[in-house]
Amino acid sequence: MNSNFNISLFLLAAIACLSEGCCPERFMQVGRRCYYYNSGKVDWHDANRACQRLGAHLVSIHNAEDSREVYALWKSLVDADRRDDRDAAYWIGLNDDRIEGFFEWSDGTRLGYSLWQRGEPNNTNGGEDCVAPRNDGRNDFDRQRWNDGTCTDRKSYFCRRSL
Ligand SMILES: [Ca+2]
Ligand SMILES: [Ca+2]
Repeated sequence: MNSNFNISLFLLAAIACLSEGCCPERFMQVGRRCYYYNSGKVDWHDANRACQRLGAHLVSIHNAEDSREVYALWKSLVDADRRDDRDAAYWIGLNDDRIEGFFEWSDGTRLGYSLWQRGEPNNTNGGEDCVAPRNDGRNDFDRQRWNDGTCTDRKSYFCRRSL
């Protein structure tokens, strides 16, 4: 590509940012939201803190479209040979860490929608307080369904903030 073309692209991006706002470095823009994906595996609390340091929160999911958006993004980012791996799924902001059985989103938004796997949340051994899609099922929708798991499990994660 010649340098004039590159400069033109840069200017177009800059103009779009000035008019609509743009995502911080390392965030991906989807609609009017900015996503950050980290494939490095960390426990839920470390993931939560990492998002806060980026001025964001672990993703919250409020309808089927939210869920599909995050899952589709994950599928586009994860290595093809890990897409069927149950352990490859990512932390989301949902947790009942504060009060057992009272699930909350880490970004403070209200819990009005849920997408649990059958039989979940089950708080196995009294110690499951952090939620991730289980990536298990016959189709992409079932694979987005949630499981409450152990917060010290290590998973990749998504942070999100608005533009
Ligand atoms: Ca629990
Ligand atoms: Ca569980």
